[in-house]
Amino acid sequence: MCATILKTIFLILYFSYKIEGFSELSFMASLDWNGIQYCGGTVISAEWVLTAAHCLYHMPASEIKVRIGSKYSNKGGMFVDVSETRIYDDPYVKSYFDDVGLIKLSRPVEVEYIKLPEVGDYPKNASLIKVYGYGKINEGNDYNSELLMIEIPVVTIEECRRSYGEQYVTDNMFCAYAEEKDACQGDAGGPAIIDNIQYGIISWGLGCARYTFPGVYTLISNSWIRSWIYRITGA
Ligand code: 4AZ
Repeated sequence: MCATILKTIFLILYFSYKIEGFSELSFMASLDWNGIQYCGGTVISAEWVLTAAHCLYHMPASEIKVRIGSKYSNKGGMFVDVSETRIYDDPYVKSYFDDVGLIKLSRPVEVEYIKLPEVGDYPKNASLIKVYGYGKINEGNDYNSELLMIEIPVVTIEECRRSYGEQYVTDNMFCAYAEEKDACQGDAGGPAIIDNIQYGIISWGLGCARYTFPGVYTLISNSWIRSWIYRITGA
Protein backbone atom coordinates (compact mmCIF):
# COMPACT_ATOMS: atom_id res chain seq x y z
CA MET A 1 0.00 0.00 0.00
CA CYS A 2 2.63 2.48 1.13
CA ALA A 3 4.89 1.37 -1.68
CA THR A 4 2.12 1.94 -4.22
CA ILE A 5 1.50 5.47 -2.95
CA LEU A 6 5.21 6.26 -3.05
CA LYS A 7 5.46 4.83 -6.53
CA THR A 8 2.54 6.97 -7.71
CA ILE A 9 4.07 10.10 -6.21
CA PHE A 10 7.36 9.26 -7.86
CA LEU A 11 5.68 8.80 -11.24
CA ILE A 12 3.81 12.08 -10.94
CA LEU A 13 7.03 13.93 -10.15
CA TYR A 14 8.87 12.10 -12.86
CA PHE A 15 6.41 12.97 -15.57
CA SER A 16 5.68 16.60 -14.77
CA TYR A 17 9.15 18.13 -14.19
CA LYS A 18 7.73 21.28 -12.72
CA ILE A 19 10.19 23.68 -11.19
CA GLU A 20 9.23 25.19 -7.86
CA GLY A 21 10.46 28.59 -6.75
CA PHE A 22 12.15 29.50 -9.99
CA SER A 23 9.24 29.83 -12.32
CA GLU A 24 10.03 33.26 -13.71
CA LEU A 25 13.16 31.93 -15.39
CA SER A 26 12.27 28.28 -15.74
CA PHE A 27 12.91 28.51 -19.51
CA MET A 28 16.67 28.98 -18.93
CA ALA A 29 18.89 26.16 -20.13
CA SER A 30 22.57 25.46 -19.60
CA LEU A 31 24.37 23.16 -22.03
CA ASP A 32 26.75 20.66 -20.51
CA TRP A 33 29.46 18.64 -22.21
CA ASN A 34 31.24 16.10 -20.01
CA GLY A 35 30.41 18.05 -16.87
CA ILE A 36 31.53 21.33 -18.40
CA GLN A 37 29.08 24.22 -18.83
CA TYR A 38 29.79 25.54 -22.33
CA CYS A 39 26.71 27.36 -23.69
CA GLY A 40 23.25 28.62 -22.82
CA GLY A 41 19.82 28.05 -24.32
CA THR A 42 16.12 28.59 -23.80
CA VAL A 43 13.13 26.25 -23.72
CA ILE A 44 10.68 27.33 -26.46
CA SER A 45 8.31 24.33 -26.37
CA ALA A 46 7.88 21.07 -24.47
CA GLU A 47 10.64 19.34 -26.41
CA TRP A 48 12.77 22.04 -28.02
CA VAL A 49 15.60 24.24 -26.77
CA LEU A 50 16.80 27.21 -28.82
CA THR A 51 20.54 27.90 -28.83
CA ALA A 52 23.36 29.14 -31.09
CA ALA A 53 24.41 26.94 -34.03
CA HIS A 54 28.03 27.23 -32.99
CA CYS A 55 27.15 25.50 -29.70
CA LEU A 56 26.20 22.41 -31.73
CA TYR A 57 28.91 22.14 -34.39
CA HIS A 58 30.96 18.94 -33.99
CA MET A 59 28.92 17.99 -30.93
CA PRO A 60 27.23 14.58 -31.00
CA ALA A 61 23.76 14.84 -29.44
CA SER A 62 24.64 11.95 -27.15
CA GLU A 63 27.40 14.01 -25.51
CA ILE A 64 25.25 17.03 -24.67
CA LYS A 65 23.03 17.31 -21.61
CA VAL A 66 20.75 20.24 -20.85
CA ARG A 67 20.12 21.60 -17.37
CA ILE A 68 16.78 23.38 -17.36
CA GLY A 69 15.28 25.86 -14.94
CA SER A 70 18.12 26.14 -12.47
CA LYS A 71 19.86 29.19 -11.02
CA TYR A 72 23.06 27.17 -11.25
CA SER A 73 24.75 25.44 -14.15
CA ASN A 74 26.09 22.63 -12.00
CA LYS A 75 23.12 21.68 -9.82
CA GLY A 76 19.34 21.85 -9.53
CA GLY A 77 16.59 21.99 -12.12
CA MET A 78 16.22 19.09 -14.53
CA PHE A 79 19.16 17.44 -16.23
CA VAL A 80 17.88 16.13 -19.55
CA ASP A 81 19.44 14.10 -22.38
CA VAL A 82 19.37 15.27 -25.97
CA SER A 83 17.85 13.17 -28.73
CA GLU A 84 18.70 15.32 -31.75
CA THR A 85 20.34 18.61 -32.74
CA ARG A 86 19.50 20.79 -35.73
CA ILE A 87 21.32 23.61 -37.43
CA TYR A 88 20.05 25.49 -40.43
CA ASP A 89 21.00 23.57 -43.57
CA ASP A 90 19.54 25.46 -46.51
CA PRO A 91 22.27 25.38 -49.20
CA TYR A 92 21.63 29.04 -50.00
CA VAL A 93 22.09 30.26 -46.46
CA LYS A 94 25.11 28.72 -44.90
CA SER A 95 27.76 30.38 -42.83
CA TYR A 96 29.05 30.42 -39.31
CA PHE A 97 27.10 33.64 -38.91
CA ASP A 98 23.65 32.11 -39.28
CA ASP A 99 23.98 31.36 -35.62
CA VAL A 100 20.78 29.55 -34.70
CA GLY A 101 20.40 25.95 -33.60
CA LEU A 102 17.81 23.70 -31.99
CA ILE A 103 18.06 20.89 -29.49
CA LYS A 104 15.40 18.22 -29.19
CA LEU A 105 15.08 16.94 -25.64
CA SER A 106 14.80 13.22 -24.97
CA ARG A 107 11.59 13.86 -23.02
CA PRO A 108 9.10 16.72 -22.75
CA VAL A 109 9.49 19.28 -19.96
CA GLU A 110 6.81 21.41 -18.39
CA VAL A 111 8.18 24.89 -17.76
CA GLU A 112 7.25 28.47 -18.65
CA TYR A 113 8.42 28.53 -22.28
CA ILE A 114 9.95 31.79 -23.50
CA LYS A 115 8.00 33.53 -26.28
CA LEU A 116 9.61 34.50 -29.56
CA PRO A 117 8.90 37.61 -31.68
CA GLU A 118 6.98 37.74 -34.95
CA VAL A 119 8.83 38.11 -38.25
CA GLY A 120 9.97 41.73 -38.63
CA ASP A 121 9.52 42.57 -34.95
CA TYR A 122 13.00 44.10 -34.48
CA PRO A 123 14.46 45.30 -31.20
CA LYS A 124 14.57 49.09 -31.52
CA ASN A 125 17.76 51.10 -31.22
CA ALA A 126 18.47 52.03 -27.58
CA SER A 127 15.87 49.64 -26.15
CA LEU A 128 17.16 47.71 -23.15
CA ILE A 129 17.70 43.98 -23.50
CA LYS A 130 18.06 41.62 -20.57
CA VAL A 131 20.86 39.15 -21.23
CA TYR A 132 21.10 35.96 -19.14
CA GLY A 133 23.95 33.53 -18.77
CA TYR A 134 25.95 31.06 -16.70
CA GLY A 135 29.21 31.95 -18.45
CA LYS A 136 32.45 33.62 -17.40
CA ILE A 137 32.46 36.99 -15.63
CA ASN A 138 35.52 38.32 -17.47
CA GLU A 139 38.00 37.25 -20.15
CA GLY A 140 40.22 35.59 -17.55
CA ASN A 141 39.59 32.30 -15.81
CA ASP A 142 36.86 33.46 -13.50
CA TYR A 143 34.16 30.87 -14.08
CA ASN A 144 30.82 31.36 -12.43
CA SER A 145 28.13 28.75 -12.08
CA GLU A 146 25.33 31.09 -11.02
CA LEU A 147 22.88 32.55 -13.53
CA LEU A 148 23.55 36.27 -14.01
CA MET A 149 21.70 39.01 -15.84
CA ILE A 150 22.74 42.31 -17.39
CA GLU A 151 20.54 44.97 -18.90
CA ILE A 152 22.12 46.83 -21.82
CA PRO A 153 20.98 48.99 -24.76
CA VAL A 154 20.71 47.90 -28.38
CA VAL A 155 23.04 49.88 -30.67
CA THR A 156 22.60 50.54 -34.38
CA ILE A 157 23.85 48.02 -36.95
CA GLU A 158 25.98 50.84 -38.44
CA GLU A 159 27.75 51.41 -35.14
CA CYS A 160 28.33 47.66 -34.83
CA ARG A 161 29.71 47.47 -38.39
CA ARG A 162 32.11 50.32 -37.60
CA SER A 163 33.54 48.21 -34.77
CA TYR A 164 33.79 44.89 -36.57
CA GLY A 165 33.74 45.63 -40.32
CA GLU A 166 30.86 45.65 -42.76
CA GLN A 167 31.20 42.02 -43.85
CA TYR A 168 31.07 40.51 -40.37
CA VAL A 169 27.80 41.97 -39.14
CA THR A 170 25.00 40.60 -41.33
CA ASP A 171 21.29 41.30 -41.46
CA ASN A 172 20.80 38.20 -39.28
CA MET A 173 22.29 40.03 -36.32
CA PHE A 174 21.84 42.92 -33.94
CA CYS A 175 24.25 44.36 -31.39
CA ALA A 176 24.12 45.73 -27.85
CA TYR A 177 26.73 47.64 -25.91
CA ALA A 178 27.37 49.15 -22.50
CA GLU A 179 30.69 49.83 -20.84
CA GLU A 180 31.78 46.96 -18.56
CA LYS A 181 28.70 44.85 -19.25
CA ASP A 182 28.65 42.06 -21.83
CA ALA A 183 28.09 38.39 -22.45
CA CYS A 184 31.21 36.23 -22.26
CA GLN A 185 32.45 32.70 -22.89
CA GLY A 186 29.80 30.15 -21.90
CA ASP A 187 26.92 32.59 -22.42
CA ALA A 188 26.48 31.97 -26.17
CA GLY A 189 23.16 30.36 -27.04
CA GLY A 190 21.41 32.16 -24.18
CA PRO A 191 18.74 34.83 -24.54
CA ALA A 192 18.40 38.59 -25.04
CA ILE A 193 14.92 39.47 -23.78
CA ILE A 194 12.70 42.55 -23.94
CA ASP A 195 9.30 42.50 -22.18
CA ASN A 196 9.32 38.72 -21.80
CA ILE A 197 9.99 38.12 -25.49
CA GLN A 198 13.29 36.68 -26.67
CA TYR A 199 14.61 38.81 -29.55
CA GLY A 200 18.17 37.59 -29.64
CA ILE A 201 20.50 34.63 -29.15
CA ILE A 202 23.88 35.48 -27.62
CA SER A 203 26.27 34.83 -30.48
CA TRP A 204 29.72 36.44 -30.60
CA GLY A 205 31.92 39.47 -30.00
CA LEU A 206 35.59 40.40 -29.66
CA GLY A 207 36.52 39.28 -26.18
CA CYS A 208 34.16 40.39 -23.42
CA ALA A 209 33.20 43.95 -22.49
CA ARG A 210 36.05 45.46 -24.50
CA TYR A 211 35.74 49.19 -24.96
CA THR A 212 33.77 50.03 -28.18
CA PHE A 213 33.19 46.38 -29.11
CA PRO A 214 29.49 45.44 -28.80
CA GLY A 215 28.14 41.97 -28.14
CA VAL A 216 26.50 40.44 -31.22
CA TYR A 217 23.18 38.59 -31.13
CA THR A 218 21.29 36.47 -33.65
CA LEU A 219 18.20 38.38 -34.82
CA ILE A 220 15.38 35.91 -34.21
CA SER A 221 12.76 38.00 -36.03
CA ASN A 222 14.69 37.73 -39.30
CA SER A 223 12.25 36.01 -41.63
CA TRP A 224 14.16 32.84 -42.49
CA ILE A 225 15.32 32.34 -38.90
CA ARG A 226 11.87 32.82 -37.43
CA SER A 227 10.15 30.59 -39.99
CA TRP A 228 12.82 27.88 -39.68
CA ILE A 229 12.28 27.73 -35.90
CA TYR A 230 8.53 27.59 -36.40
CA ARG A 231 8.72 24.92 -39.09
CA ILE A 232 10.70 22.55 -36.87
CA THR A 233 9.25 23.23 -33.44
CA GLY A 234 5.82 24.80 -33.97
CA ALA A 235 6.92 27.58 -31.56
C1 4AZ B 1 30.92 32.89 -25.93
O1 4AZ B 1 31.97 32.33 -26.27
C2 4AZ B 1 30.82 34.37 -26.10
N1 4AZ B 1 31.21 39.34 -25.74
C3 4AZ B 1 29.57 34.96 -26.07
C4 4AZ B 1 29.45 36.32 -26.23
C5 4AZ B 1 30.57 37.11 -26.42
C6 4AZ B 1 31.83 36.53 -26.44
C7 4AZ B 1 31.95 35.15 -26.27
C8 4AZ B 1 30.41 38.58 -26.60
O2 4AZ B 1 30.01 32.25 -25.42
